[in-house]
Amino acid sequence: MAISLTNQCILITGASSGIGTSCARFFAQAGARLILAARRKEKLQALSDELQQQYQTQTLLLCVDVQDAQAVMTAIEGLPADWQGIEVLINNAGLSRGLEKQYESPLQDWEEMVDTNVKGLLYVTRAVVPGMVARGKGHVVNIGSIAGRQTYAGGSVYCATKAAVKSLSEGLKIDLLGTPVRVTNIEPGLVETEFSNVRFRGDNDKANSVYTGMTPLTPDDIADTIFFAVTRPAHVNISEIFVMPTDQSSVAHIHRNSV
Ligand code: NDP
Ligand code: 8X3
Repeated sequence: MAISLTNQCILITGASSGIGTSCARFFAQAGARLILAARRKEKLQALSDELQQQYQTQTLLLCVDVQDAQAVMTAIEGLPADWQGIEVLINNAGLSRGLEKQYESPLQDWEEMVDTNVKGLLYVTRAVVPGMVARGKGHVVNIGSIAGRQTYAGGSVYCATKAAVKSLSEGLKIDLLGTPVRVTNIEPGLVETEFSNVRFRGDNDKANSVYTGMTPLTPDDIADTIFFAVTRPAHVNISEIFVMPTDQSSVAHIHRNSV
């Protein structure tokens, strides 16, 4: 039987944009209580207001940078008692920076990608999963990527972070064996969000060109996929979902209509 999410406590990192925001809307509609985490407080507040108005969703906002281990631990430890029982963790916060060659890339870009996509994901996992094990209930959904399976020009460090997410997801599932806590790695191809605007530091023309002439996935497509994984019966662990736009076959094969 599909799991009901009514009143379940769900923590979504990177809730201020893209896939995270869509997840918030999907899970709010299903009656969950949401901990919305990101750095941009005003975006979280606007989302919270929207969800409150539309679905009467209870939300708690965590304005936290996942790169900061201490801030993550303090934020999770400081949750009010009725928000401590996190049932689903969606480790979605992440980013890419630039497309420079590995031997020419600014070091700062590597630091930011590794610190967010790998270490940030680990910090949140470390803070939340012990409680899931103790309570005998939980599900961790990591947002990996096609980039964790295939490497593309200029993307090697971002791809390496997503390959790490694949290994961390597999490793966490092994470490949790014998507990009821589930682990899922979602690996999308191209999804149109702020992702490319962030990669190209606000160069919107460059960002838009990533999706020119093709139909990318939407953040709702990924939220729907995550929702499916999370609502499977308790004995079913969807370990991995690799989801692509119909117009994409690999990181190097994208069908574009000529204009
Ligand atoms: P967006 O840029 O739209 O959203 C990224 C989210 O991550 C934002 O909410 C941002 O919030 C948050 N975030 C980034 N850095 C930090 C940080 N240090 N601390 C806390 N939150 C942070 O991109 P997407 O929705 O596309 O990305 C979501 C995830 O999906 C990422 O892990 C990405 O790698 C992955 N992904 C994306 C694909 C795509 O094509 N778009 C495909 C495959 C995977 P804020 O800036 O407010 O902190
Ligand atoms: C995001 C998808 O192909 O731009 O992970 O790296 S891709």
